[in-house]
Amino acid sequence: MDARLNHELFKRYAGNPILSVNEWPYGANSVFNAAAAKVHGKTVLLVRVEDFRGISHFTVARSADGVTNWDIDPSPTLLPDPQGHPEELWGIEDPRITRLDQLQRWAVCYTAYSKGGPLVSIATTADFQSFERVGAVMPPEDKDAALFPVRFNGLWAMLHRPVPKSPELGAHVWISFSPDLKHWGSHQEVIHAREGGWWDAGKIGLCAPPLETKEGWLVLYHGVRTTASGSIYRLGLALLDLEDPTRLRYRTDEWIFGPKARYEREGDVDDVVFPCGWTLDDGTVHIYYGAADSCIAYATAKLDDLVGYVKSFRCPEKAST
Ligand code: M1P
Repeated sequence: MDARLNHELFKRYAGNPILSVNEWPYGANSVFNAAAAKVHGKTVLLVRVEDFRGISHFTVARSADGVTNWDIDPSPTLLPDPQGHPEELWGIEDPRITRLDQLQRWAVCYTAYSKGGPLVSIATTADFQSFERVGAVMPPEDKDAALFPVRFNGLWAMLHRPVPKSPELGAHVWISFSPDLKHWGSHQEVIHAREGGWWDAGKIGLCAPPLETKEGWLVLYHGVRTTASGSIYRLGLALLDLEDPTRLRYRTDEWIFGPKARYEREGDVDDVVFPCGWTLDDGTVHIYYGAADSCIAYATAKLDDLVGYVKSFRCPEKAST
């Protein structure tokens, strides 16, 4: 076996990709970067669908086993609303779902593509049929956001990725807090993009929402390596303190998954794996990832392996950048 494949923690499903435009009930350019949730025992994907104008919307796909026999809404489930929400003028992209038990609702953080650039918006739903918009919560440029499922000292917390005006400053993962999901503050950086030759130098971003484990909040993030022939999107892990998620406790030096299969290497954007959702059952983590910005693929790992692996790396405070 290719030693580089052997090194990866997630195992690809042999039947990948699990969803593409070939299965879609209506015409679309691409389906990718789906959020995931377990709802009444079924896996629900909120799929980013890019139409033939280049504008994205979301459509729900449901499956009993989370891999096959997807029941896809026959028409778009959530369309951009540029009249009521001008920030959605050029579409809605890259959703992440978090269950908020305290509100008895699901929260969806997504990228609204405004005239001023991409920004973070939030909507909530009880059934994945109707959605109530909270609206824009972060100014541009900011994306790759997801909520924690619980409050900390009475406040909701969100991971997100603002981009500074000077690209040389890098794009890092930040955490912010809110009393009501609408107004956010106490912003602070929590995971810093490394520098130089690292696989995650210059730009990183949250993938799936933070996952609660006994050892801390498991964070899956992407690192973007810029090369002479374009960018390579790979995945790494971090572990945030369970009580104080502003504290980064562990972070992998190595990437744990990257584009290798043909459907990950070739597409509208080559060399991209981009999971916006994962689910957990019986100790198995299921990731749903956009592959080459063209289709949706699926892979699994044992939660204990992921946590054990990230904990095997030095505390980031001591790691060199
Ligand atoms: O093309 C790869 C990804 O590029 C962007 O991600 P980010 O801003 O985090 O680098 C997004 O457009 C994403 O949708 C896309 O998959």
